[in-house]
Amino acid sequence: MDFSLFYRSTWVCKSLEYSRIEELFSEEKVGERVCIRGWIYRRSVVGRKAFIRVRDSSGVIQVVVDASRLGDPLVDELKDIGLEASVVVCGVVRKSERAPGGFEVEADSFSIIGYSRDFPIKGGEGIDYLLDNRHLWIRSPKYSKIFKIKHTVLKAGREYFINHGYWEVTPPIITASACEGGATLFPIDYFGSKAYLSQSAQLYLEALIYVLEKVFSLTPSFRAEKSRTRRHLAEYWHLEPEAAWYHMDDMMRDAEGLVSYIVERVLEERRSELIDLGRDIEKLKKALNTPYPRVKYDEAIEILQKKGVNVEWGDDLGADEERVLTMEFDTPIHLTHFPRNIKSFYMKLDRSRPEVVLGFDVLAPEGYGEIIGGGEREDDYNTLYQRLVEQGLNPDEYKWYLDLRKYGSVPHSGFGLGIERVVMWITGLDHIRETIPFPRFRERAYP
Ligand code: NSS
Repeated sequence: MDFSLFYRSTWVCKSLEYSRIEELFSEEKVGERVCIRGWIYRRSVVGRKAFIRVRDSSGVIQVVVDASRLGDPLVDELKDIGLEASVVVCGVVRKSERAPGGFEVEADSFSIIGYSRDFPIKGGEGIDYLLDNRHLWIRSPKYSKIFKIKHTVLKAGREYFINHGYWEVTPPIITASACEGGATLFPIDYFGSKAYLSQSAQLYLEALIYVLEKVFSLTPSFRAEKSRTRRHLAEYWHLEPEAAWYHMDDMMRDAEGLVSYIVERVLEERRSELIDLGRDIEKLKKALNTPYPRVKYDEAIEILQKKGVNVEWGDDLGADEERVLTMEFDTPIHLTHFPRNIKSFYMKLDRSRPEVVLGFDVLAPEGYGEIIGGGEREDDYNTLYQRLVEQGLNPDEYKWYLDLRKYGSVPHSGFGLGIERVVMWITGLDHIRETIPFPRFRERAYP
């Protein structure tokens, strides 16, 4: 195959200033000559005119190519130009009632830069085919909106912690032991011995609070989740704070502060993307109101039992139970004081009621469920040692972590927020794979 057919590398034009497509939807631009560059999103030819919808990262605009101006050969070529061919177009902006968005560009120059023959996504394909072509599927305008919202979520998350006196740190991804239980660990061959991909930065952040007191990190976390669900990824982005001297209540305040700040920034900066995605803004606005309700695990069990859900004290609450519970509230809620047996070894035992731990989850409303898991950490050496044993873990593997309770232990707390879970809820999407460009699940890590 002759690959030179794909690309017109001879095209050079450095002197032009290019407009972003979204800037053209304004009365002030009418009559102005502009140049844009982008990709062909839709095209149709009617008589001697071609209507080409061109997209760039900012939006989509209709370009009209008239054969009486630019010649019949170009319009003929555009008849079967492939979707996603890249183009550079110059012309005058004008109002048009029939153009999507009310404005269009009447081209006086139209150059095809990169051909696109037989773009594999034409519409109507099944999910597995689309995931095989994820590198191309992400060009769909829906994804530019989702990824822009994710950008704002990430930015707001960082901002919140920086504005509240936290230092950003860089914990390792290759780790020696489990933070969240052996069942979801990804083992790797580490120069002939066994290591794991990180499930959480928490244990390392706990070491770093003795240096910087309040720290946070934003890293990938890995979970070898056995089942494929709507809210589990094998690789996700994890935003985790940890603070010395914080009790659980202090950390719950930062958790709700963070969530409401993220929602506020997205409502402010990404409103049009939310509307384009069909999100109910009024429902989302409710998350601005803090404090969020505090619901003890005991109460949650009662609520669920009253709703006819078959659960007992001591059961772990999964997606189904969380859905029922969060339908009872219109803001996120804190769920607290879980039975010790369903939570990790590091959670501090409630000294007045040692069958429960000082842990909290934040559950997003509208059925979305858990977006944050955290709590106060066990800071007593002997209790922590016992908890490791109780959970069938080998204290030798946690020697360094136990050391933190030997040399100047302090009360401290932290949490982890799943970025994709938050984006899923904020955008109102029904599957977590929509929130990450290249999702990783069991049996699928391509492309
Ligand atoms: O397992 S967590 O509930 N808690 C931890 O990992 C703590 N060590 C965090 C900490 O205290 N520093 O996970 C935290 C959050 C959880 O609430 C979800 O929002 C998200 O991480 N999470 C996930 N997102 C996507 N996919 C998967 N598989 C996943 N697992 C957890």
